[in-house]
Amino acid sequence: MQVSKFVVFFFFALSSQIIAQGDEGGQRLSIRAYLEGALINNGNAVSEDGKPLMRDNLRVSPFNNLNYLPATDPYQTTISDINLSTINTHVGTGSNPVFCTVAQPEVVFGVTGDNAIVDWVFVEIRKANQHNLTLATRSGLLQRDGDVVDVDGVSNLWFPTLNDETFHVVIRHRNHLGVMTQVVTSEQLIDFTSAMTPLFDFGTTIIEGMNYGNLAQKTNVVQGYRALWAGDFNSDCKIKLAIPNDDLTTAFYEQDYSGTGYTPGYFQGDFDMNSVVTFTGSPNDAALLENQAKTYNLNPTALPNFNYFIEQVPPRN
Ligand SMILES: [Ca+2]
Ligand SMILES: [Ca+2]
Ligand SMILES: [Ca+2]
Repeated sequence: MQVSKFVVFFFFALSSQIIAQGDEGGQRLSIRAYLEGALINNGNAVSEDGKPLMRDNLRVSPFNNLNYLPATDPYQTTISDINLSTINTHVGTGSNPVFCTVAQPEVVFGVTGDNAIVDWVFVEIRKANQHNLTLATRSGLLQRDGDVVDVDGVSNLWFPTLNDETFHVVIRHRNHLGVMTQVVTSEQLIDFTSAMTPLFDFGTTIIEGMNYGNLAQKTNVVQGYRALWAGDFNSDCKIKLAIPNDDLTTAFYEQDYSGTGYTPGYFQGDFDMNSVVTFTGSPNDAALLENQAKTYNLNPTALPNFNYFIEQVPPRN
């Protein structure tokens, strides 16, 4: 009697689990994006279907061939005194450890080629025409060809509780400026790499004398494509070269002082995402940041302390 009760319970539990897995709620979104830092100096690499490929130097460091990509969501951690969770707060199921962990890192980070993993990204779904209201969040993985995928490294990013059919999508990266779409539908490819995808920007509304129209992303890092602006090392939604509250200081403290060559790692000040933070040589992260800050469209006199190179994403409630 005891045994048969146990057997019945076991089969009930097993079948419930199978049903839960098969009856997937919410939606999986098809999202693409490029990070400027990983796209520069890519040797004109393209995928089998002709898309530019980002470098995956955090997965395989060119300095020692080791992987520096974390197996858990870096957006809930502090890197070099930069608390990434401040602006990347999860909503609802996004914080579930299952969605914040690469269960088989040796498999997922072992993939090479077009679908190799470049880094983690943070994705927010904002309510249609209600920019400040975040419906759902997920941390996901970015492939070399720009596809944003789930923690299995393969599937489209899953939002288990998302039922709205139209919304805005925000994509963030820990040392790039985030970007938000205009209203999109759950059925479409949400392609931040394409100049055809309408993006939100502040236009002339936020700071007097500045026109942020069409500056939500950087254009033509690779001809014809858009990429997130690199250089927000301290993750404060602004790119700034000179003190105070600048980005160069973060990189300065991450440099290697050992004198025995650079020590690779997962750094905030690594502009070109090649696994080291450098102030000398070419290219080096300090010079890349300086060039970014001084050549911004709205900074024609190349002020080092220009304070208005900002992310084109409305704040969350
Ligand atoms: Ca892909
Ligand atoms: Ca910054
Ligand atoms: Ca670097």
